[in-house]
Amino acid sequence: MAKPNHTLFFVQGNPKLEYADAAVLGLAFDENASFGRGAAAAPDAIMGASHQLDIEDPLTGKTFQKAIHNFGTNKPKDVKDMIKGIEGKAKKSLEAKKFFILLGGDHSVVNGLLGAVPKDATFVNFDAHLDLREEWQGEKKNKQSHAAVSKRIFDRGFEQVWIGVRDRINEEEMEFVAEQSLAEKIFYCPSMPRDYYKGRKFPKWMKRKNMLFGGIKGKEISQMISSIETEKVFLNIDVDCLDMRQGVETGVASPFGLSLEEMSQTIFEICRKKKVVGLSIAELVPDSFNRGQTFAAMLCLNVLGWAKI
Ligand SMILES: [Mn+2]
Repeated sequence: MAKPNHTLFFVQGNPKLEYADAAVLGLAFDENASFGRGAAAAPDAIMGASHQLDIEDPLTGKTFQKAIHNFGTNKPKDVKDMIKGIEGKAKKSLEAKKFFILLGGDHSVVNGLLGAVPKDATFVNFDAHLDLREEWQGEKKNKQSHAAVSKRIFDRGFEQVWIGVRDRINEEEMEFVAEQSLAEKIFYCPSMPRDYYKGRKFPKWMKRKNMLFGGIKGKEISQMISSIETEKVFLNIDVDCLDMRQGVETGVASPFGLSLEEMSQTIFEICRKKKVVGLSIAELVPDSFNRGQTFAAMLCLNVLGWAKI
């Protein structure tokens, strides 16, 4: 694995937050993962892999110029410590209008952002899961579980849109989606062959028009962007939204998901049409070929270039 040295993209050292365009914070935490572990190693792996990227624009040859303040990687001892470690830094950055990047960690790290992200922003969740459970992890009844993140976001009054959902939706979540009329906001990757759905009645928590039967192209992206009602967006990325063939390792791998191209194209359009204020990447388990961490680093680099910063 590439060596971490706590700079992202090796550009301009580590400028003070006040002179930076963006800030990045790593969270080496995977205590709230219910299945595979390993995401705690992701922040340093992503920062390390970022040094291998070409940072020139492919058309102009111009070098990437944004200044990024790096808070380094926190290693919290428990959930309380984890949330405390994120909130202050995220708040300080976002209030100063700095683009904020949070590198998890399991998906529960997003709990640390809820007091910091502007209230008038929509969380656009790229995820194979709805994460709308009240609590998870069996006997532990964990409200901060990675399977309850969207519920906590909802509790704080944020708007949300989901892209790539297809796995382990339980009855509690189905009822919640129907009750709160969230179905319009959820874009599903079908996990069964197209004909399985043919002529069938769809339940209240699922809209046929939101099923991504032919993958994601311009029409689907327009539909997704129309479902985002606010100008401001926070991109909340759980890498299990990606199809397992894409080579990005994660704790809860799931087939029939997005391709790298579909994800990239969708995020590009969101950055063009909306004001993206920040990005979180969670559930990435680094691999020994540097595939996942290189993709994540490239995503950070691209979003920093595409967003209106
Ligand atoms: Mn997930």
